[in-house]
Amino acid sequence: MSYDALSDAVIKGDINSATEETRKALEAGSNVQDILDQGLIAAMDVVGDRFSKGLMFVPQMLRSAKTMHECVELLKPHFQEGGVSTKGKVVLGTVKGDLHDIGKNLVAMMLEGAGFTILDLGVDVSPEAFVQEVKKENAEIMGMSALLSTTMPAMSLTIKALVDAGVRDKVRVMIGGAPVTGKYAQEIGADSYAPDAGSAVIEAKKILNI
Ligand code: B1M
Repeated sequence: MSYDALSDAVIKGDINSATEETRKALEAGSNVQDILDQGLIAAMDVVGDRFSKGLMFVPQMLRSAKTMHECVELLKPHFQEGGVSTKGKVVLGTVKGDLHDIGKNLVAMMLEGAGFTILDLGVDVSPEAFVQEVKKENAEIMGMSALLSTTMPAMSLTIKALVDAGVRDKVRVMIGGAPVTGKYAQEIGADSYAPDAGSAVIEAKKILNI
C-alpha cells in the first residue's frame, strides 16, 4: 500500500485529509508500523529537513506536527496489539525558572513522529524532577530546553544532579533552545546539542547509534 497521500497531507498540515487517510489505512488492515514509518515519520523527515534548511517556517511546522500528532493519536490504541517498537524513551522538559515551551513542544512532536516515546515534564522543571523521571523510566535520553540566558545554568545544575544521583552514565543528555550553543553543550558536559526540532531527531538517533 502507498502512503503518499498520507505523507503529503502531513507535510501540508492538512489535518482532515491526514486523519482520513490514517483511518482508511487502518480499515484496510495496514500494518500500524508501516503507517507510522512510511506515512507519518517519512513526512516528518521531510518537514524537519525543510525546516532546518529554512524552506519551512514555525507556523507550518507546528501545523504539520499537530497533524502528525492527531494521526498518532488514532494509531495509539493499535500500537500494543501490533507490537510497534519505540526507538527509546526521552525525558524532556524546559529547565527550572523557564516557562517557554513552544520549541520544546515542537521537539517533542518531532521526536514522537520519529518513533521515540516522550515523557514530557513540561516547563520550570527542577533538576530533581528530571533525575527522578530518568531513574523511574530508565530513559535513554534526557532533553533539556532553555530560552533565557538566565536559565541556561540550570542545564549544568541538572547534569550535576544526574552525576550526584549516580545515573549520569546511564542516560544521554541533549540540550537546545535559542541561546544554547554546541560550545555550551561541550562546556557543561552534555552529549549533544540540536539547533532545531528537525536536528533534534537526527541528534537523538546519532547519540543512540540508531
Ligand atoms: Co520570552 N523571551 N520571556 N516569552 N520569548 C524570549 C526568549 C526573548 C529572546 C525575547 C527578547 O527579549 N527578544 C527573551 C530572552 C532574552 C535572553 O535571555 N536571552 C525573553 C524574555 C526576556 C522573557 C521574559 C523574561 C519577559 C518578561 O517577563 N520580562 C519572560 C520570562 C518567563 C520565564 O520563562 N520565566 C518571557 C515570557 C514569554 C512568554 C510567556 C510571553 C512567551 C512564551 C510562551 C510559551 O512558550 N508558551 C514568550 C515568547 C513567545 C518569547 C519569544 C517571542 C518566542 C520564543 C519561541 O517560542 N520561539 C522569544 C523571542 C524569540 O525567540 N524571537 C522570547 C519559537 C520556537 C519554535 O523557537 O523556542 O527557539 P525556540 O525552539 C527551537 C530551537 O531553539 C530548538 O528547537 C525549536 C524548534 O526548532 N530547541 C531545541 C528548543 N528546545 C530544544 C531542546 C532540544 C533541542 C532543540 O533538545 C532537548
